[in-house]
Amino acid sequence: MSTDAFVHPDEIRSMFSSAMSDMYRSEVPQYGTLMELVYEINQNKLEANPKLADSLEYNGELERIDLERHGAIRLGKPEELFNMRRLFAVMGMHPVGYYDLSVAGVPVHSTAFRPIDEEALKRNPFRVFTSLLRLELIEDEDLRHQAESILAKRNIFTADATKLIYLAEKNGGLTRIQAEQFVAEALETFRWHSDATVTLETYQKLHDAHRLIADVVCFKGPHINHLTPRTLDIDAVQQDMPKRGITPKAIVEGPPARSCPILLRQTSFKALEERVNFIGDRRDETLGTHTARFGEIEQRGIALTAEGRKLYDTLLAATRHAVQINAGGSNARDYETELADRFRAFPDDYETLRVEKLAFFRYSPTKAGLSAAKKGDLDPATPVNELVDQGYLRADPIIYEDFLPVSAAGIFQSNLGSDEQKNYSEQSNQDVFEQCLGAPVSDELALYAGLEHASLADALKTLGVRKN
Ligand code: OOG
Ligand code: NI
Repeated sequence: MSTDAFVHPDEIRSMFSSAMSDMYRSEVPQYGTLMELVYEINQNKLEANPKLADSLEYNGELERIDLERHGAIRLGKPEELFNMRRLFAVMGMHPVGYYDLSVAGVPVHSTAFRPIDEEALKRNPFRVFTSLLRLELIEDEDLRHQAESILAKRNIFTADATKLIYLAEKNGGLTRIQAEQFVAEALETFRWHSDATVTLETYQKLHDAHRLIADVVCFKGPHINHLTPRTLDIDAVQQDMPKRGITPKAIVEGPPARSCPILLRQTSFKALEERVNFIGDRRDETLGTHTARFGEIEQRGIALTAEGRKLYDTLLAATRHAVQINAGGSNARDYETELADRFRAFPDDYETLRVEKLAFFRYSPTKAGLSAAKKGDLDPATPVNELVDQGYLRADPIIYEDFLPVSAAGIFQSNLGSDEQKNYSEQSNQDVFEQCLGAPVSDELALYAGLEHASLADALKTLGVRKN
């Protein structure tokens, strides 16, 4: 079969992400409200800030803003993670990064499945934060065995999804009809099921060990637990959420508001309480409830180098050491003030971030640069910083496409019922995670560095300047 007959993985990802958004909108109505709010605020922001609109357009990001979202799932056993990698690969999504959330008291470790190359990211940056439960962190041995045996019985993929993954691997792609069927079948894995696979008593025992364990173990599959649109002004959305009947968590996770946004800022609203039928229940008798699903928004900024990330981690750790948010979140303002104060040590203009090599940039020749090169006015030995100063080379921020472990833990905690921050530490276990996954995860810093280098090499070549 010729490869022309195959649907491009980027297109399958777009089909899937839009089907997922429709499904979530019908399952969680507040998600629809949030989408509207984010859309309005993005429009206002773009109108009020033409420079931002230009820069997004120049970097091919303007079109993707409204498509943009991430989701999250939690898996129970290694084989699920292994097959989830295969399923996402059909849509051009690959594991990037390793996140150890046990450092913040959440018994999972995670990766993000996402498109990797620039073109694919521009077409549709949909990503899924995927966690694997660490059953070894359940202390009670009987309960651990019980959880294992419940999970051993389930298969989270439909027979047709499994068959289509196999066909995509074997043939190198899916035809239009197969791709449509694949999207419909894959969606089944992420759907919410109100029928639990256990009795209320078992649910409660697992819930007492950790709410997250009950969420993963007691259901047929890894229901998508949130879908997150990208906003251009997270503080405005956070502030307007209550006006639309949505109560956000106490603080925005990540760095403070800045003129040059870095990394990722996120906030979420509480999980819905859902009715669940437990095994052994008569339909009209005692039904239980479970809180699993929530809403979240994110604002993305520039990706940081290892150096920049070190500074970010240090300033964040110092803030969290100085002010720990309590369970009710009543000292949230103290935390925000502390965060803003500490982050004054982080330069807040792009030129300093670039010259001090704290963040990653995409280089391209300007019109003036191109015409100088054409006239032969450019010394092939001109240093990069001089080319930028002369206006011959431009540097645009490379957007951070990944997640932050401390923020992710905060989102988990908040939706497990508390805003309390915990800072205890456990052993991270990337090797075990990669064994379960059946592949190594990509190193996100190497990906950003690769993009920066490639753009610079191209730009210098076009300008006829030697690499320096
Ligand atoms: C995932 C929480 C992490 C994020 O955006 O950092 C996350 C979960 O609750 O399963 O989605
Ligand atoms: Ni999220």
